Amino acid sequence: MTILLLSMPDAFEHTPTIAIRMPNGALASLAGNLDPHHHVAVADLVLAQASVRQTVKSLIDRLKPDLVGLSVMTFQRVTARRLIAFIRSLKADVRIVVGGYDPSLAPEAWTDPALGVDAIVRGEGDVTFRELVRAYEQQQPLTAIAGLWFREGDVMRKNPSREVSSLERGDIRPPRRSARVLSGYTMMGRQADVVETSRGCTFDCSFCSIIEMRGRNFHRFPIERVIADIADARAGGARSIFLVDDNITLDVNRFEALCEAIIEAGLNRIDYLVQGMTAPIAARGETLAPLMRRAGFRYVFLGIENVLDDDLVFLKARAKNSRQRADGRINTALAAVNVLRRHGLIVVGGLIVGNPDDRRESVAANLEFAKRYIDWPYIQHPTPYPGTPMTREFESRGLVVNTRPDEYDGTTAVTRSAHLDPEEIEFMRWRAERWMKVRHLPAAFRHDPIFILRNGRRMLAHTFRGTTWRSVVGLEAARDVFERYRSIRRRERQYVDWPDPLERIVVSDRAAVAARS
Ligand code: B12
Ligand code: SF4
Repeated sequence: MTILLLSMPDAFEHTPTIAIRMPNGALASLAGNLDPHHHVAVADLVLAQASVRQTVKSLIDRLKPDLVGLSVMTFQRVTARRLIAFIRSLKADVRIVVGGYDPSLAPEAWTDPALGVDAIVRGEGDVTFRELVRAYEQQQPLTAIAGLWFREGDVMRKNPSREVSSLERGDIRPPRRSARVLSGYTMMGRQADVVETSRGCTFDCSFCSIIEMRGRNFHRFPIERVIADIADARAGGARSIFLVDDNITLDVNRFEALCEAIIEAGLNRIDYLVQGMTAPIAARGETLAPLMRRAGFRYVFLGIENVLDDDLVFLKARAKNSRQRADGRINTALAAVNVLRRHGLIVVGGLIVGNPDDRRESVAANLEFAKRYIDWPYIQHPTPYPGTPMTREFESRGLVVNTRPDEYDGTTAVTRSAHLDPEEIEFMRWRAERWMKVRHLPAAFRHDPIFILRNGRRMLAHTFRGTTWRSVVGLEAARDVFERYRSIRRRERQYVDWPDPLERIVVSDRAAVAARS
């Protein structure tokens, strides 16, 4: 069969595509786990943001796929719906399969027959998708495939869930990067790739989708397999690699062994990015951080979440962000930041502001912390992603004010606190954060001078979009700039100029109601 796998073009405010365009790790993994005789093409549409429709059309015309698979996060739902409708208009008989976080955790959003989805792969997809493609090819029934919902006429059949795979046993084959058909992956001018070393997490932070997605468990790929995977990415040209594990710092001994193995294999001239928890980094940083540096690690995304204790309790992120001392529990954010920075690592600080009981002072305290200690801010608002405990709490307290999934991009405040409107929360973050980003430019310049010389101006223009000369000289209020920025952002979300089939239904329903009354 010919299979086209797509990831969505929608990008995140803190990873602007001028500087950061990463491959979606899921798609290469799915490609690698299909039977080898299939012709598979992977297209990350973040590489074609300005020409999504043309790119998809030319891929469909050229490949004539039997099946198109889409990987979708919640804020990409509307883009995916439009794309499916567009693809069907080009090739009516194509099979459409959706997977990833949104179809897994909000499958009901994908069952309306008007959407044209044939199958929903829920949870880990590598084995489920292989079995689905086999069954389609051999015209076998789909009823025995765990982890699958599939269409039968107007009804979506729901098979039981699938157990997570054992990575230690070799259930998951290596990714197939050669299936990628678009180019331009970058991390500030260095070709970028993603590698997994483990899957899962045993914590249960209330805002995170991972537990609902796969339960509380942690599986590790053997270190030799990880090294071979990094070498494969390197051979394909990667000079910057993001380790996309859910939580690599759950097993620090193994993480240290991985750093040693990277050094031993001579793969330490690559720039690595990784995400981790503050508590183990604070506790083991004196040995871990210099080792990471020698292995080539450059950016560490720290899940700080919040510097205030009450907020950490709400986020259920206290255990991973504090440690017990004789005089009580202390927040480990600062210790982790300090030890990483002392050893030359750059801290990307993940914080969440706008929690249910946040007042102006709580938001300001977190922004102040970021301003003082963080190299690149990755500050978000609590976003009610499907199936998370946090979503249930926000809903039960009536604090969700925006139910448009396309605005669930993490930097649009879609919930209010008991004391603050969402616009106020978002405005405070937006105003503080832009200047924090400017501070990172000198460090970026020292590492990648040519890229910054060529693109620095565009990066600044992106960070400060909405700003005009009038606002620079003080003739316009910051609020006006903020409103302009928000409308630019709204326009940017229109990645595919094709009607959303569900919106059309709403419109025609309204028309029908109007005609009847
Ligand atoms: C790495 C990562 C990123 C990287 C992305 C790099 C890249 N291009 O892939 C960066 C840092 C850029 C990023 C950014 C964001 N991310 Co992110 N990210 C992750 C993370 C840590 C791992 C994802 C991953 O690669 N896993 C490895 C692959 C192999 O697994 P997988 O993606 O789950 O794919 C499997 C299945 O889902 C399924 N599958 C997936 N797609 C498809 C498609 C088909 C057709 C099929 C059949 C199956 C299938 O099969 C795959 C193989 O088993 C997760 C989870 C976590 N613990 O936080 C969050 C996560 C996916 N991110 C999330 C979000 C919200 C975002 C942001 C909006 C904001 C943010 N919180 O940072 C931005 C937006 C991204 C963008 N497009 O611009 C949410 C998604 C929630 C949701 N309901 O949509 C997650 C779950 C974190 C959370 N908050 O809970 N992210
Ligand atoms: S530690 Fe990280 S991966 Fe684990 S539940 Fe918390 S946010 Fe999610």
